[in-house]
Amino acid sequence: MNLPPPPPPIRNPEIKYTQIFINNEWVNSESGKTFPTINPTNGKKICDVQEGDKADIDKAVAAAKKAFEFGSEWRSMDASQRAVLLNKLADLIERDRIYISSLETLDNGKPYNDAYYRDLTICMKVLRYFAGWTDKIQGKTIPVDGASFCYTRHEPVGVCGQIIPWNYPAMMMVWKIGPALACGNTVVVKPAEQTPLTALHVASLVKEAGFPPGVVNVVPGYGPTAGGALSSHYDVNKIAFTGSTEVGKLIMEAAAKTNLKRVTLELGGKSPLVIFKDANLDEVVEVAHRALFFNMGQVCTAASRTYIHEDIYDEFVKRSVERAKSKLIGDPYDLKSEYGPQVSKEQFDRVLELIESGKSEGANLECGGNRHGTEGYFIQPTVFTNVTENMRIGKEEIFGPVQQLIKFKTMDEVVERANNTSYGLAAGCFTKDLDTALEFSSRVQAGSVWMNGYGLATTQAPFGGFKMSGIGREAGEYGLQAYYEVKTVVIKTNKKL
Ligand code: TXE
Repeated sequence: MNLPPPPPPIRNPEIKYTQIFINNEWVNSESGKTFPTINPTNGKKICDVQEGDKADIDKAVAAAKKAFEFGSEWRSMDASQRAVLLNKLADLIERDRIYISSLETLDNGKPYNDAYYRDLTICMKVLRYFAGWTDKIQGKTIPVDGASFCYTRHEPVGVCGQIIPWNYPAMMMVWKIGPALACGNTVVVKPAEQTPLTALHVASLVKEAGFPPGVVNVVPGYGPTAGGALSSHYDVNKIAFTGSTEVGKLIMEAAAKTNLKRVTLELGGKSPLVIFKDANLDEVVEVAHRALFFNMGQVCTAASRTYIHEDIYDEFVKRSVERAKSKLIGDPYDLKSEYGPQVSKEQFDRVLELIESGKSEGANLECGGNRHGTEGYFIQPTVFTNVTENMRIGKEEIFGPVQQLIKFKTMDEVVERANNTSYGLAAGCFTKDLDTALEFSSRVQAGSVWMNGYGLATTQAPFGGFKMSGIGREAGEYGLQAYYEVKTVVIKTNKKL
């Protein structure tokens, strides 16, 4: 869909909030420490942010626990009123859309165009979608044996810890708080240390929307300290995490070692996109390109292994390389820019190191392979061919602008290779043949399968991973399940009713 240009960005958005948000108030860290957040476009500091750690997490969890107490304003609120608040929050995000998109571009480096049209659109849609659910989260009456009346209640889990990554900072925060609040929980959010600013602005809107104090708390800080304290807290009843598989394991371990809090994990991927020989090349080269390079490759579902049938392979490679070379890299505030920097120096170094491993392990570098320019964390769009699944670039999540093009011959071969990974987040295929598409979609091990398109994630449909890509589902009706407990109530009756 061709969208009109968005309204112009605010190139130097004012930084309004840098403190910790607890009980609808802004406070400094208990330790007095701060940490810098960096503009990845030029590597310079934007500002210092209060650094939360265990003491601040303890305060935030206590506030969330109090807000959840029986009889509190939040617990006594009609479910339909929770919808009013969620819709109000969506309206305020819409009001501040240009500012939030501009702030996201500053802190994360993503093109303003994408922040405005993709991230912010999803923020509003998610809140409005879950607002619709608040008064429809209901149990069942069950015809049990004997003289009893039995029903179930879907009750909120309680205090939810939510740890957010840096690739979609505002969107991931909203994606997590939406279902939690719809079910009546309270939350403590820990934004990624690379990108705390938009989460803090959204926190200010939570207060403006009228959520009672303590319902949403936001504690910026580092993973092992603030994140670790949240995942091992005895008063946190549920933890939701999006990030690396490595840290996902730590979160589960922390939950297991403390109070067995409920855990949902949305982790990494090495998603296959399979181009069968009858696919329309004019269309699929562009889709495969975007499926990998969107958000500078920093997408958990990035199609980082593209399998192409041998009959069309050479032409596909030629066109893909031309497309990568034509990419418009530059100032992410410029509406013409398709592409900005990687989020941080760490990610920049990590991606360049993986590119080097591809070269030394024998893959063919078709284009790119180096940094772009001399300032900031830009990397040239990079395309490799002759990649195998035992190379690091063929099996590790790169999370950067590095496309792997791989030749295949048969369905059996491509299914086996596509599944030859510890991940299972997403997959895609392009073919005009329905039998081929259905066979691939049922044999591939992935939480989402897109046919004749890629990355078609919506707020209404569930999203999550098979294998080491995660546990549980977010979004859609399925996404609510992680945020309520099912209580069975049985009433003894005089007779069989
Ligand atoms: O992730 P981390 P990093 C993948 C991607 C990327 C790699 C490393 O492959 O290259 O992970 O990125 C918090 N206890 N993804 O190091 O560390 C951290 O503060 C509790 C995929 O940035 O997993 C941040 O808020 N929390 C991904 C969040 O976890 C901890 C998105 C994610 O950071 C913690 C991001 C700890 N011990 C990275 N350590 C996706 N699935 O979309 C860190 N954190």
